[in-house]
Amino acid sequence: MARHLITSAIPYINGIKHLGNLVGSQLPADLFARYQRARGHEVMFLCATDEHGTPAELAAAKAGKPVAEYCAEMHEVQAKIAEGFRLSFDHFGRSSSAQNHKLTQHFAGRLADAGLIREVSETQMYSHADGRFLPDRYIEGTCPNCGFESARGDQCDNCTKQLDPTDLINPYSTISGSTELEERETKHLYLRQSEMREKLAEWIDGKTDWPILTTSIAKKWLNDGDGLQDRGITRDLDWGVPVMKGDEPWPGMEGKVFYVWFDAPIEYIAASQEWVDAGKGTDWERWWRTDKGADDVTYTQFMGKDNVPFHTLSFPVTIFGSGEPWKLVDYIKSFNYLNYDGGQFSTSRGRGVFMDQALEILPADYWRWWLLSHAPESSDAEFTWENFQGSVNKDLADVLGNFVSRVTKFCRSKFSEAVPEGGAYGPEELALIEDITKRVRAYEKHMADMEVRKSAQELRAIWVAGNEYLQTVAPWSTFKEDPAKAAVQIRLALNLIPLYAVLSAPFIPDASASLLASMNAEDTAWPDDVTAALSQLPVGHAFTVPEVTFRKITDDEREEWQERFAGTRD
Ligand code: B3M
Ligand code: ZN
Repeated sequence: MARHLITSAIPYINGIKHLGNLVGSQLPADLFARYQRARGHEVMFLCATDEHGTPAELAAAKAGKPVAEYCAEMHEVQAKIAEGFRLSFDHFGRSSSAQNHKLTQHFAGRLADAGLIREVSETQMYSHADGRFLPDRYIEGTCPNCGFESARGDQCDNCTKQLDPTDLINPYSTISGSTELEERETKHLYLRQSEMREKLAEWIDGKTDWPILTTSIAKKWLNDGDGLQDRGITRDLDWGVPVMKGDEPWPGMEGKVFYVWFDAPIEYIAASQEWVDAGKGTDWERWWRTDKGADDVTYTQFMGKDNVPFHTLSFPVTIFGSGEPWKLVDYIKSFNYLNYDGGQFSTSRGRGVFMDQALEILPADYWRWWLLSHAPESSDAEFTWENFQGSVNKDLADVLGNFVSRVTKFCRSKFSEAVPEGGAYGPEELALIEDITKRVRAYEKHMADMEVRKSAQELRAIWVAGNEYLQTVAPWSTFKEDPAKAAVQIRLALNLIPLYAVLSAPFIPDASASLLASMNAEDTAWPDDVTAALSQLPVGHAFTVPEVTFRKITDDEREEWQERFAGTRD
């Protein structure tokens, strides 16, 4: 039995995520976690909400709530939606937890002791009206280069020139609109990432089995002069982890907090401490400390491509720099973007389907199947309603759902709601078993390799094989001449249902569970031996014809939804 530690990038607290976010980290991580559990391995699957930073503060202000209260509420909202999508986290933590505060301060202290932190004095824009320092992108003004009037403090969207807020003509706060801005001196901590360039390069060069998407991004940042600059890891904000050196105050850093990207990945570890403190487990160190048993753990991270630099460079600097035996990631599975119907998902314009809305219109399995079978692995992918309707209606309703319904209904009408008696397998049956055996082994390989689309294709091919068998042997015709032979055919087909349910469970857990319940076969094991698995339901085994497993999406629905999610808000 192997041990798998699995983390998904932790979603920001400020708002409900769209389907593109879901398929870029949480959902494929869940697929992998479910698969490894089904194979009998020990799994620790962690996720959390990412609660710090300016966006959280602003969202809370907009909602008219204290930020701590806002985060607590939004955490519950996100946790509930995650449950709705059947994301099987062992714990869904919060980066604002006491555990993460302590651990973040601990890491900062270790990095300081190792000489990897330096203090830098810099000037930053302070807004009197807002009573705060403003991050660059919250300042706008006229571009000195092209005269565009709403250039951001970090970049002009019109001429793409990189800017400093102090370059802007007539700068103003985008929060309050105030022009009363002042350059003020402030002191920050910088993480000396550049010191670790060689160590990181060596580490990443050793990862020859990682997806190209992951290593190419990591290497680009590592080798492009700019990428591995020392980075500010503190901010002048109220909400966040107070800057402390372990348990000690940090002179000169009073009132400052760590940068959200410094504490967010540390929450992966803190989430397992929260898991213990919530009474769900007793020992987090055997997952995270190589001196306490974690040396035989395989650690896999899932994330969108924009998060790769933080996980291949910054977070490893924290881990290496601590000089402590923390478990490092073994494999990083990253994803491209999912676009929406000819454009991008847009939170501000309400364009695209968001996680809560998705569950209002269809059950989780429909979305899980489409998203995973179209995961943006080798390139960006696109959601269109035609494609979604096509996949659901063909793969789920016609191929899988229809197979189950034909087989069980035919058996009920010609025999009974129990596995019929019959003779021995003929050549068609043996050929089907051989084909399915081959495909199951291929499916296992793709799942273990986290080849999400290939896994979905193979699973679908396994469903199709059953349909084609049924079409070829046509028990409804056989029955007229040779009822005993038809019984053999239907017995094998009935046995395919629990096999399908178990294989499909990582993709469509609810449908799989209800199929197993209908077949009275809840304890079906993974088909290590397909031949044995296909004679699992013995003669006389009772079942009930299941309700419709998957319904079709009508053209009217498709049109209505396309209209509804096109984006109206501005
Ligand atoms: N919250 C960004 C994102 O949700 C960020 C990930 C943190 S992972 C430690 O895409
Ligand atoms: Zn410009």
